[in-house]
Amino acid sequence: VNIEQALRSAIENHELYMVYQPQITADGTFYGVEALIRWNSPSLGNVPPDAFIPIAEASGQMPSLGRYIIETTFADIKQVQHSLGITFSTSINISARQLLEPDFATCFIEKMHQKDIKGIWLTLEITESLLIEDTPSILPLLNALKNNGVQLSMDDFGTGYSSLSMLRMLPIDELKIDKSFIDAALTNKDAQQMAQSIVTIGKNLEMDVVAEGIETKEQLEMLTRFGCDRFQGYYFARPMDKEALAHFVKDTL
Ligand code: G
Ligand code: G
Ligand code: MN
Ligand code: NA
Repeated sequence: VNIEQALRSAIENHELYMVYQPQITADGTFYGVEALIRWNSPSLGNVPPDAFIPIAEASGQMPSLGRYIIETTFADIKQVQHSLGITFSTSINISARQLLEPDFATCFIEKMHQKDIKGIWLTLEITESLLIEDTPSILPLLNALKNNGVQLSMDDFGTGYSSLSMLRMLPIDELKIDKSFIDAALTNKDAQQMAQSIVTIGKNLEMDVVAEGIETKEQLEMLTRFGCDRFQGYYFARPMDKEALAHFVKDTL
């Protein structure tokens, strides 16, 4: 069995699910979650999204997989929020190819309305160089989402897939410092200064800056000192299913 074939039946066979990783604010309180997809295939085992999202895109399966991700995330999050009686922010990863689907923004906004979720509680995390090449066609889509209150985040910032010119051209609200800088920041002076510079760029452009991949107290202290607004990483919590999320959030209230 290959990934492309197995993926074709994964949704209907209930092999896919979403997990949620908490984001914590600089004052230590729960802010919201990033939604991450997981695939437990009977024939292939656990396949990481790094491996199957590119294949979904290349084999024309991303529109249906993307719908699954958005609908499942909206349903899960609504359920958790309703059970706790609170509202919190949710970030969803969107590949550039997804964004370029002709009806992506319209469908996303429609689903928001159907589920009665306000745009201010949603962030789309985007990466990829495609955005640079296709800025003219993507800009109206991003503006349509922004006009509905949806926040935009540049994921993996500082890697080859993002650039300063994109920051200038696109209506970005948030930068996520790539984990590689966080990993190296304690031991490598250059990585440390890059991380600090990324925070400065984000703050100067009036964006929120999020540090992801925080695994230690020392990393948290350093990135707090640099002025990051929010943190995400194993130090706080691993990505977890919706039941575990409800418990996690309840314990922080
Ligand atoms: O959580 P994890 O290590 O498995 O994520 C690996 C990569 O897969 C990350 O780059 C992440 O952005 C991407 N990814 C995880 N979930 C999704 C998703 O729902 N949609 C998209 N487009 N990418 C995802
Ligand atoms: O590319 P993106 O930022 O969307 O993906 C985030 C990835 O980082 C996910 O695969 C998630 O599981 C992973 N992740 C989140 N926190 C940590 C962490 O503290 N350490 C490590 N090694 N991975 C993390
Ligand atoms: Mn992300
Ligand atoms: Na990232």
